[in-house]
Formats: sequence, C-alpha cells, structure tokens
Amino acid sequence: MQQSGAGDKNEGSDTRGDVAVDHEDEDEDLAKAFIVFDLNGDGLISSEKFEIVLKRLGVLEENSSRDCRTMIHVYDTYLDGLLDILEFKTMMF
Ligand SMILES: [Ca+2]
Repeated sequence: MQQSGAGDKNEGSDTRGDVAVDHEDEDEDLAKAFIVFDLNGDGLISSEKFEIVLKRLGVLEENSSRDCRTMIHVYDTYLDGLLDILEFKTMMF
C-alpha cells in the first residue's frame, strides 16, 4: 500500500541554467514538503506529526487548541486519519 515511486529521481538529466521549472519540480517540492512533515519517514502524516511541524514552523501557536485531526480529516480521502503523499498533494495544490 506504500508504493510512492518517489524514490526514482532522474538526477542524470541536465540542470544547466536555472530555468528548469516544469511540473517535475512540483512533484519534487511536494516530496520535500512531505518529508518535512513525515518526521519518522513512514510515508504517512499523522495529526500528531502535522501538529508538531506546524508548531515548529510557527504556523500554529504553541498553545493553540486547533485540532489538527480536523484539518487532516478534510483531506483524508481514505479516512484512515493519516495523510499519505497523494492526500497531502491535494492539500498543497
Ligand atoms: Ca489517509
């Protein structure tokens, strides 16, 4: 159930110049953002991890009572209480 396929970066392709903005960057950015939230690298973002990172980023106040579960629930297509990278993508875009 955890086939992300995100591990296959084609580093061999050229990066001459710095105008390589196509939508592969979008996926890369997504993967990078996902890693930030996926603290233990299990490929899923729990509300606990989400909350820790948002607080770390200063998005959420330390003593905020906002329920991250509710926020995750909005994007949790498969209703398992966790965000995988595809669900995370819908949150980001
Ligand atoms: Ca889910």
